[in-house]
Amino acid sequence: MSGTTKEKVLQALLALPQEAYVSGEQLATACGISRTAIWKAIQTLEQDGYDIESVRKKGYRLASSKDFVDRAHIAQHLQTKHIGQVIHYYKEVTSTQIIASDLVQQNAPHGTVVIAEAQTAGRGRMAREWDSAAGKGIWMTIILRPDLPPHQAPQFTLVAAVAVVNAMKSLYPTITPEIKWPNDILINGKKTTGILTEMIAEADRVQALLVGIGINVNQQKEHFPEELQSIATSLRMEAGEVLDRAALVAEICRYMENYSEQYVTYGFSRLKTLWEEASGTIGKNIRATTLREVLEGTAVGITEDGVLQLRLANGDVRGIYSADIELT
Ligand code: BT5
Repeated sequence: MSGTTKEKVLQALLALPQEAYVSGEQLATACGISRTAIWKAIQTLEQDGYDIESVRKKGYRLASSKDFVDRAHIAQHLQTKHIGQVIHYYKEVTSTQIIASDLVQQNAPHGTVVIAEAQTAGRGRMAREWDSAAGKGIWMTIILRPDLPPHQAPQFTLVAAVAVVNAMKSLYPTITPEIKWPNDILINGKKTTGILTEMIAEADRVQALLVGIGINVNQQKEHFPEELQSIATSLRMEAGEVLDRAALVAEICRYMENYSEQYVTYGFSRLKTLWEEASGTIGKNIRATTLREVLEGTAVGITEDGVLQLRLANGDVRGIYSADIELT
């Protein structure tokens, strides 16, 4: 069964007004394929978990439109030119970063999105584990191909963080997500999102960036492993309702397209104010653990290059390029 036939049928079913049916013949004409091919597509969709009702003389309809983050669901909300125009969707992967890295070798275009319902080996920075409960979150990697030198790659973590916070605020005005420098998004002090930017580069040019975004969306407390229950939260736990993951994916793609274009054209200076507005770190007393040392002080700002500025007790200001931070 070709993926496109299945998706065409799914698109047609998703586009139906509530309670309406579409006949096999109408589907066949709309998709330009035989009725047998339609019947096969319906069967494959059912195997994929879609609940399709078939009524004699009326036709087909989706009995319940399952909350999937596949191409058809995301496309309903997508308003971009590049990001999300190509989507590779999987029920389960090891890590979307691994799949994305393979796709880069196969010349996947700028803006390709790799997304999965579940990850068995989702990862954070420094090979830490990322818990990726099936069907509950957004586990995706965006492949970007900006024409930039490699040292600018880490700033895409900051760009993605602003994009995710503003996408969340635009869809769910009641929640208050804040960036914890450099790669976390917290709500009420608990982690809802982690970002991991990896790079494939030649000596002086970025070949591709793999911007990995993991968002806890519809988990409840018991869906998290015990060790995360006191430090993690989900949008559902904060907003008090189950949310449409596909709509959020599309909104993130929209913000990400806008901000990454601004970054490539003008550098970080344009986004600095937006970043500071979205940040819960600036003005706070923090402890920064870098690979070499532990520093305590007040986070006073971020430079045009995205480096965190920390004022120490003796008044010196130090630039922090990479660290784990805790609010003290
Ligand atoms: C991160 O690392 O926060 C980056 C996470 C990136 C995940 C995405 S999902 C799509 C793509 N594919 C991947 O394989 N990865 C990316 P770091 O700052 O190192 O934080 C990792 C720490 O966060 C762990 O050691 C746990 O303490 C905590 N953690 C793990 N899973 C979590 C979850 N679901 N929610 C909140 N915290 C979690």
